[in-house]
Amino acid sequence: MTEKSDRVDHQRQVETARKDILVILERIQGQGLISRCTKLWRASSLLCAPRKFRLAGRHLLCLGLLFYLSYYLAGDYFLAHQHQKCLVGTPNVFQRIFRPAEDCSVCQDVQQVEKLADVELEVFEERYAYSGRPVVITDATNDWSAMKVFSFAFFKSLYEDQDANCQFFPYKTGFHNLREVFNMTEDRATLRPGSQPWYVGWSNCDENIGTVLRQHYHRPYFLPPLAESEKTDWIFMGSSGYGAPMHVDDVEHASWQAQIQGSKLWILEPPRECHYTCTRVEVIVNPGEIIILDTNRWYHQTRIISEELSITIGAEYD
Ligand SMILES: O=C(O)CCC(=O)C(=O)O
Repeated sequence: MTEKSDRVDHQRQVETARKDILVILERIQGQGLISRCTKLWRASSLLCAPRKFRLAGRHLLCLGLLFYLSYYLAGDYFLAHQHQKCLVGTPNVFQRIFRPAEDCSVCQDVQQVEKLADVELEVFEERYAYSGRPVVITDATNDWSAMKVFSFAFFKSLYEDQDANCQFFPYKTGFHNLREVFNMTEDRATLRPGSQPWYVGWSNCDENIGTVLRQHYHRPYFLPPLAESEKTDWIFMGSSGYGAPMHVDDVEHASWQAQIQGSKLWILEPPRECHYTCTRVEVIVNPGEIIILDTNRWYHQTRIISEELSITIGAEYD
């Protein structure tokens, strides 16, 4: 009997602590890292303050939670620092745990990713631009000189003398920054048989380079007239068999991404809460095609399937 009431009591304490932590997390959302840590520490001492000092289950639970939170805050800090992202943001683990549930209408009618050409602005805006329905547009890069100009050597010449401190995703390569990427051996860069495969992505952070890039591509014609295509270009480049692992983003808007060279397989999975309503879809994006995807809603993974180097450029739009 006592054991049972102890257990009920303990469960109640766990539930109360959980609610307290949630309230605290909600209040400190958006504040600086130091401020969040200080507040978490102060809150934990209030939550855990023992009336009579006894190392009770609740204190251990609080300490455990505090340790867990600190571990992830610190982890996130170092990850952000390593990838040159903003230093303060919602830790990834909280983004994943507290991500608001998606409305499954974003994916419930999607059985495949349609490919369209000559798409009317109204149709694109109404059906694809903001609905979360992925689509590939096949005729939007016809007059882009990027299709001929962009290459490993072109990007190398742009970034060669730059201290390019851009947001950088090394994936499985072991590169730490763009300087290292553009210093790789020619054999590796040109994908000579026997050389080590590689795949990287980065956001351009240099205004002058951005201006040069935009001389070779322009805003995709199908974007709604009032939509702004973000100034930050994202470039992904690499060799066959490599790509980005399955993940979901936490960015502001949906994105377009143009396949300049090579072919890339996109594997899209619906949000976890729509697992029983929606299905996973795959699409291959070929040179000249543009995929439009809300990477905040769809889990996505990519794999280069062409023998030649894959190069893409893209941006978010609002
Ligand atoms: O293009 C890729 O390979 C990955 C793109 C991606 O993961 C993203 O835009 O979030």
